Amino acid sequence: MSLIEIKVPDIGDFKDVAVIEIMVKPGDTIRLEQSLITVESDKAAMEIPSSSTGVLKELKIKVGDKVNVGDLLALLEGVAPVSAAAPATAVAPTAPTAVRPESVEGLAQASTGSARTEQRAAVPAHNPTSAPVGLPHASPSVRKFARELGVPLNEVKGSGLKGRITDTDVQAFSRSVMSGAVQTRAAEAQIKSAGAGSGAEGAGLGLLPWPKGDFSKFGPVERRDMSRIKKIGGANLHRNWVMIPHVTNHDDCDITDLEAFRVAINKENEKSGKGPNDAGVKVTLLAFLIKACVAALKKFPDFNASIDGEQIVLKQYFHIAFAADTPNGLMVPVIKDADKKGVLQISQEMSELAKKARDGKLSPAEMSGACFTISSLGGIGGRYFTPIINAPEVAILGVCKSTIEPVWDGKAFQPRLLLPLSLSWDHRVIDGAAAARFNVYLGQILGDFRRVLL
Ligand code: CAO
Repeated sequence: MSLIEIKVPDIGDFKDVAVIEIMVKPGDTIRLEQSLITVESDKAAMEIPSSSTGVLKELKIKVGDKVNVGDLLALLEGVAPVSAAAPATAVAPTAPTAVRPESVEGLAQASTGSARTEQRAAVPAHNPTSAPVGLPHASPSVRKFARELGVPLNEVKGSGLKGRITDTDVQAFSRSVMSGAVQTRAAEAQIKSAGAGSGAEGAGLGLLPWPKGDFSKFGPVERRDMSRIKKIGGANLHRNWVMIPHVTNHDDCDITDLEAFRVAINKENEKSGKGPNDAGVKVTLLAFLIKACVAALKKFPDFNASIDGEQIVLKQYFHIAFAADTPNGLMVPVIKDADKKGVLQISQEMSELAKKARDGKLSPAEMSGACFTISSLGGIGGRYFTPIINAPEVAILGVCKSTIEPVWDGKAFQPRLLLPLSLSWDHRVIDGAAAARFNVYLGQILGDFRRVLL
């Protein structure tokens, strides 16, 4: 008996739509126009019907595949066609594709053939008498709604005809989870596994899946792929944010004299054409901050540490990373052995590393081995922020723009240049008192840099 190929019919301008649901399985007798699969683009969910009758021999796609017009979906073993339908192998230009009502607008926007769109939209939605294979009894629109809310449909009790799950059931389930009256099975499992062995109760994140939505329903949007740096950096930041118990101490320190010294050094540079070093390097505040942090790390070794299992590794070297803003995202080059280098050498290395970062030419070695990171937004602005620790480090210093502020000297207010500091630290290793002392000490050094010599 000949096999009939069932292909993706004309679905307008949609390309690479994802298969999100398969409603049939090999051995099933398929009726003409019976829905076989649901596909979803960023604008609409559509059911793809069969263009022939027969017994399903083989599915050629699986959930997660991306399909386009004309792609082979399934092979049917022929039963005499019920109607004079177009040959199944041909792409049926007007094949009825059930589009859930709220998607019609999106489909119309995306399709150039509005007549075809209207025709499709006018076709009543697929209304199966039994639930699709392995899926709860619910229409595609309800399933999509549940996905958007992160509701596991197989845990929802349907109140509709023959136990069909409705929008209202999904909403009610979501509300009961939010109020704590119900816990999803996934959350229960996480709680159990997190509590296993520790006797802890109430642990586990129990997070709902990320909400998915059709933003274009609310206004025009543009989609961009994330850069590789953002993808990798984002995953690291997420892990660090979730796994490290962060606390951030904010403080101000007086850099009036330091800034005057820095400006004077740079003026000397300009006048001589070379400055105090042969390279004629511009001295930056960040270079002084790196030196000051080395001194503070020496005084408070817990900040120059990493957690390794049940041990704390205290480092006896001083490699300081700094965050560099680049067109492709955040890069974090490292000044190695900052304790053995002067401010001029650090300034020069920083400017070279920052340029390499912007040009995308940093080597992995130039970004590894850091003990502590400084993130400076001083050249841009702002007062304070909460920097995320760069694991496996245990602390990070954020710096914002210095401003002249009135400071009381016991007799009068004096205009002083204050630098806002934000120190984030890992509470598993560091305590609040130590963090406050670290900031105070850092402020003392930046207030009078001669202290570095002590
Ligand atoms: N307060 C006031 N002014 C400051 C300052 C501060 N804290 N820090 C720097 N400035 C000034 C500098 O004096 C300089 O002014 P002039 O041009 O008049 O001399 C100007 O801001 C620019 O500084 P810079 O860029 O030359 O040097 P930098 O050391 O501040 O910064 C670098 C170098 C690589 C850190 C920076 O280019 C950068 O990428 N910063 C962003 C870091 C970032 O994105 N952090 C966030 C991470 S979390 O997402």
